[in-house]
Amino acid sequence: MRDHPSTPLTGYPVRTDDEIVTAATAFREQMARRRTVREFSDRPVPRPVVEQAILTAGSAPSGANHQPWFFTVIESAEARARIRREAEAEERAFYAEKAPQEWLDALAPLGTDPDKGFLETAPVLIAVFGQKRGGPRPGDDRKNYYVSESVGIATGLLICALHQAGLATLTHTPAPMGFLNAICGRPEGEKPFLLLVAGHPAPDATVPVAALGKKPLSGISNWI
Ligand code: IYR
Repeated sequence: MRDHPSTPLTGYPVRTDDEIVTAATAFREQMARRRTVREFSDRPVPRPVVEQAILTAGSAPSGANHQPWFFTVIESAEARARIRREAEAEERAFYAEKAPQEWLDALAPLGTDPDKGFLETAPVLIAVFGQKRGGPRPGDDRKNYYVSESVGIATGLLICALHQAGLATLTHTPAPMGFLNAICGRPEGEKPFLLLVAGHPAPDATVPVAALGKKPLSGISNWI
């Protein structure tokens, strides 16, 4: 490697093969319990849970370590009502005219519709933005690289962090999402990536059976 400042790696204690197999299996079992939920309780979530989860997301790998993401936590009832109004308007157009039949057919087993009441019920809404420009420190203004890959990875970690804390999540992507910039006060150079809804599931929450089927290892991997 070319000369650059570096420091010894820490945080990887030597573990036996048995230990790492056990750890990998336990994590897989924990993640297998994750469900995308559309019915939330209004039970509040302590702010540190959300802060810790965002810090976890912010630890994701990113292009040139520019960390091209920004998270707006939407608490205000007024902002939530506006987001619901805008999102439902987009969704009504989507379901009624914009979506091709093939897309509607793909969604039918999940039972989704334009009603997004969870945007006002769930205690946590996090708008995730990708930044075209930025840099390793807040306020930097350099070109960012692999923005969607980086933000996607960070969002994955955010979902894992909230799930592992015991919260249910929903990845919501009203299209187009440009209205989020105005509501969240984010500049034009930031592109909304998705809206993550989180909270405790409603006691009577259900999940579509179609969401439970996950592809087997042989269907998602090969070894060469
Ligand atoms: N954004 C719409 C439609 C939708 C699209 C996909 I792909 C999904 O996996 C789920 C829903 C909605 O939120 O209803």
